[in-house]
Amino acid sequence: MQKLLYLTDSYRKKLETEIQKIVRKGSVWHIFLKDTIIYPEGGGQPSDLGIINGKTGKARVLKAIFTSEGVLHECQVEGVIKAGDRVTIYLDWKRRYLNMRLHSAGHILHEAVATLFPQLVPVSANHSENNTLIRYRGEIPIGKAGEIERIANGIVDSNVSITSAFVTYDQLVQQASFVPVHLPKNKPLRIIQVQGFQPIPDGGTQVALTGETGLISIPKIVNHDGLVDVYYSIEKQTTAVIPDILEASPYSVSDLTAELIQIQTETIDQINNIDLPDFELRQKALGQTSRFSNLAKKIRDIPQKERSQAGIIINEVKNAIETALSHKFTRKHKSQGFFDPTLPGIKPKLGHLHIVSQAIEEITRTFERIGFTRVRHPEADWDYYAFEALNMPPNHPARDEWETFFLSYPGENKKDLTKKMVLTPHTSNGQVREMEKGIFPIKMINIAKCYRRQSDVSHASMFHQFEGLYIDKNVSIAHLKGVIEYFVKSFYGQDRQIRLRPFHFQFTEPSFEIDVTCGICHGQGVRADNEPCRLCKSGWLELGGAGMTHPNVLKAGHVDTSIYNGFAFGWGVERTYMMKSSTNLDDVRILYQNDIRFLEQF
Ligand code: FA5
Repeated sequence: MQKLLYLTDSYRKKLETEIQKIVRKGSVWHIFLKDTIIYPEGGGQPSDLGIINGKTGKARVLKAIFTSEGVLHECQVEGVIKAGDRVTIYLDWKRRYLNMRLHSAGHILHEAVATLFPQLVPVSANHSENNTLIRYRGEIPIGKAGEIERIANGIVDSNVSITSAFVTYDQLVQQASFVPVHLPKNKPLRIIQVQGFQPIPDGGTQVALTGETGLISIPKIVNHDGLVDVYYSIEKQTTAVIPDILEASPYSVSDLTAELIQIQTETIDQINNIDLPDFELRQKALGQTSRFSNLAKKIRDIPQKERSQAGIIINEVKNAIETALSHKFTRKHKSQGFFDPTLPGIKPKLGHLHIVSQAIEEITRTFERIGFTRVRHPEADWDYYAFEALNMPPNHPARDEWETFFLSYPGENKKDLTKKMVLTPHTSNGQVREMEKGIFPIKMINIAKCYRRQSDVSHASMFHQFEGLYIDKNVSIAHLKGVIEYFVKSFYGQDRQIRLRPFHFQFTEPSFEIDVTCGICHGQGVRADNEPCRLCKSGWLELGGAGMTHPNVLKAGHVDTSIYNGFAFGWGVERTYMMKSSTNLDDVRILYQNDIRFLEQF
């Protein structure tokens, strides 16, 4: 479909396009171009002239006329020009601009005449430089020329805009001051509007501001045969400045609008007349390769400042097509009780790892970088590994702190305390199990679920711990501090502080608790609203315990304590993750409520 770009941008002086067809007719050639900026004579405006430049030849446009195949450029050709050639059209701008000014002056004059003599009916017009006139059916009394001139030049002086738009036939009938009889009813139609007056159907080229026409004079008004000819001329030069915005832009919002309206009409026609399964019809109308979608992509070519307007128009056209589709489907399904199995299903949402799993991944990677290996040990384990081997015999008071879930199992002898089974309350059960493998040095990171009879903002009954164990020759507290420092700085960032607080665990000696400055209140203990921080209350959060492995534990793991020693640490995964300042979480239990609105955010 040939684009008539003079309709949407009358200031465009140059265009790159392609020869579609070229035919010799005696001494001249008839050229059809993919798109054109050359105005073909019509509507009282003479044809544009110009040059069509190809790589191997050049055509001088002598005249352009409108045909059923589009604009025919009648040309004299030098060299060789053939179909398929890429060419550049250069418009004879001086001539075009004069024609635009004369044409717009005609419209301004008409508004002046219609103001004084609303009963006159326009019949025809000639906007060429010689013999410029508008013809009306009716009569204008003698001596009225001066009055018409004054009103017309008032409009020129006010320098108001002349705009154009594409509308449907029905819209045109509603808006325009008159409707010529020959207008087609099934195509987009162009109207122009002198600001402050009613729109008029028009296919010519117009200036953007009334001031550009220059002053209008009426040399004579001739009444004859029930008609009246109002002759007019304009000043040779105009002093008006053409606004920059109107200088030729490669592709403007009005180009897009014209094309969209065309596609809307044709697509809705197709929807109503083609019989296809619903899915295919929708694809054809709005699918990724549809004409609509391809055209909508051209929004990229539109100057930035016009893009939001273009977006609105694209949406309007899409909605119109959607509405036509849904009307068609409703009609069809009502009449057929129809089920279309080709309709696409509902696309399932893609999920992602739970935040705790993400944290476990990150913790694993962090320790792997310094040579620790991720291992797994049972979550339901003998009391022996969870406590006894860790230097906590069955009735040791320290075990109360672990608030453990004990498990019954078939054949259990409840009196034999060594055969009790627990849901592991900490990952330390992996320590002796790892030592029993007898492979040294040990650099393990054991991450697993832990269970305790606890529930508050910082305690869940099921949570995760990660347990580090390093057994080698000559291991010192300095190594322990180094590893902890490395982890905290890697995981939280350089600004987070740590502190080692002396503590007591049965399975380490000396023992510490590791504290990190709180990520919610940034170590202040109070929130921004001066309320105490719900999570830490003091500015410090306890990450977990650590210490040098107790000799009794090494012995339980059959480690030769004359050669090896080591350290261990065990921290909560959830709490470790919540202490990242970006999470802003102040209740550990929310992690396991499975609220998708919460989980989606991470
Ligand atoms: C222990 O569990 C020791 N096994 C840690 C250890 C390992 C010390 C190796 C020395 C050597 P504790 O009970 O303090 O320690 O728990 C360690 C961390 O697990 C706590 O600081 C906390 O971060 C986390 N934690 C404990 N209970 C819960 C719970 N109910 N909910 C969420 N996190 C918890």
